Amino acid sequence: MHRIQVVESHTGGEPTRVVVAGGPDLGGGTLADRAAVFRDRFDTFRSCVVNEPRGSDVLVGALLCEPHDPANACGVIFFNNVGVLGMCGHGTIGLAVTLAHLGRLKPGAHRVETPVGVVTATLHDRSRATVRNVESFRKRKDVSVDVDGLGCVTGDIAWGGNWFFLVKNSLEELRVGNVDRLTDVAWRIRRAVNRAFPEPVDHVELLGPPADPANHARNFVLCPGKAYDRSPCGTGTSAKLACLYADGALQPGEVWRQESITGSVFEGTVEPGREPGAVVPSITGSAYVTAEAALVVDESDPLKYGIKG
Ligand code: PYC
Repeated sequence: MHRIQVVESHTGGEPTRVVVAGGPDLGGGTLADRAAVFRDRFDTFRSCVVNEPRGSDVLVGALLCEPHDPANACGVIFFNNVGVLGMCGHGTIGLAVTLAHLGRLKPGAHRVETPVGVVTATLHDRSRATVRNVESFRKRKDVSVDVDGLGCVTGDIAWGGNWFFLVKNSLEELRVGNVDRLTDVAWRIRRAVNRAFPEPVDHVELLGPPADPANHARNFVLCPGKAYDRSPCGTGTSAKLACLYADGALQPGEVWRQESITGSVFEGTVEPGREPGAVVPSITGSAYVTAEAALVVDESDPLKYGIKG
């Protein structure tokens, strides 16, 4: 029997399962190096932790790692039902709240290494945190793709720690009762974008008016494994902020309130980035611990590594 110690939380409805002990030895090196080892050699571990029967398509895993630079608080590799993520905003808020719950993180700013760069998690109190993300930017503005069954769809391609295609004024109704249709539409859009452009876009973000007038926009974000984000998606909000900044529609320090399909909210601000037109987004949200558990892997279980998609 192998035991994997986990702490679970949700950030605006989106779950994160942090592996705090019992993970694979990925050797030394940067988080990008270790993420490559994880991807190449430990895909069964990924699937075991997040896929059924222990997990579900919506679950995001977070492997807590020693930092490469001892001056940093920790490293983390995020993963989901189909692979490894570059960064994860809701997951970093969940990680900060989880580490605080374990007594390993005090309020204040902490540098966290990820495969795509160092981010800063600022813990405000036991449930609220801000992630200062990696530099984010818009790569293509107002590009049109021919989507099977839908015709021409126009959007922006942007990086926010993952690659996104963002549709500004979605014609679809952004409500939970319409998730099957939204998933189908976003999946078709993703296929069309991947046919037309070289960027490895694996997230699609549909935007529309907020349900709550206190917010600026509502989104629906489809993740790489076809699950939708219950939170407003930290990296997706970062990509949106980069587009707004590039359009002159958001000034440094101005607060953008991004509402998710479930009604949860992230607050985002930007600082100008180092590259022209790029930004460093900060995303604030709340997470709550939902479980402390040991996953048990029985060698004789034919589904011990989960059901792979
Ligand atoms: O919050 O960045 C995020 C995220 C990515 C995938 C699911 N959530």
